[in-house]
Amino acid sequence: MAKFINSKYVREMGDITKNMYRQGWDERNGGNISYLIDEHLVREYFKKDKFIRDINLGFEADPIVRNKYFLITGTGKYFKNVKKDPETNLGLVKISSDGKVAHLLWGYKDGGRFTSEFPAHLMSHASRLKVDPANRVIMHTHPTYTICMGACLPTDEVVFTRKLWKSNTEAVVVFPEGIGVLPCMICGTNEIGIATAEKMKEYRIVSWTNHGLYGAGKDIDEAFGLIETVEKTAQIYMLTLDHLVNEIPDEVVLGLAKLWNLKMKPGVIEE
Ligand code: 2HA
Ligand code: ZN
Repeated sequence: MAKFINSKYVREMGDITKNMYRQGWDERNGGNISYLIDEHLVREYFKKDKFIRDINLGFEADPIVRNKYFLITGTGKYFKNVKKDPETNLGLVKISSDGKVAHLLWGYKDGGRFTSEFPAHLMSHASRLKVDPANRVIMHTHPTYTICMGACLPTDEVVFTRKLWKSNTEAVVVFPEGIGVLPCMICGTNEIGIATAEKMKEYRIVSWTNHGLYGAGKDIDEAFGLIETVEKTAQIYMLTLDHLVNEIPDEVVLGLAKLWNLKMKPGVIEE
């Protein structure tokens, strides 16, 4: 039977964490990723469930994510190290049928556990799966310019979305639903998890003011592509702040939405 350590899921996690680290977004143990892997795909590596140990979740997971398998970065672990030692820095868990425990199938070799942000991840997976059954990835990172931009704006989704859409013509095309915004909160708690998941009902991308971004997608590429588009746009915004002459006109944003037949967040650009 093929070894899970050689699977495309472990390889993808190693490649993307390395890439994100090199962007300068994931200093020290910053950032975390969770990847839902369908049971029939898990079965290519594990004929049946054989658990190493149980890890308490500290909250009751939504029924939609119970009995599901997640590959998740470990708490206190560094993105830059995932590729060279995936079995220590990642873990594959199955959420118990009562939603209270994660059964460890593989990884966290040094006795570790999943990221402290797992409540926010699991709750966000639940929100996204209810609106998009194809969603598989939740990705959290600390992109520099997005954090700067959030610090310079009111915590207002219409304002943040408008500034992004009017800084880069790709922005409205990639996230026509806009960006969700949370104020500065204490991270690693169930409270920020609940607040993030509430935003994830409407948005695939959520900004944690003074902290970073949460992105969702059907695969690693999609979640990353969303985050890198927001970050690139925030970079443009920050570098042009106070120098701006040619802001994208409202008609161009509306024209792009029409061209691509997009369902835009209402109330951001007047029609
Ligand atoms: O895992 O990014 O939000 C470290 C963090 C906490
Ligand atoms: Zn963080």
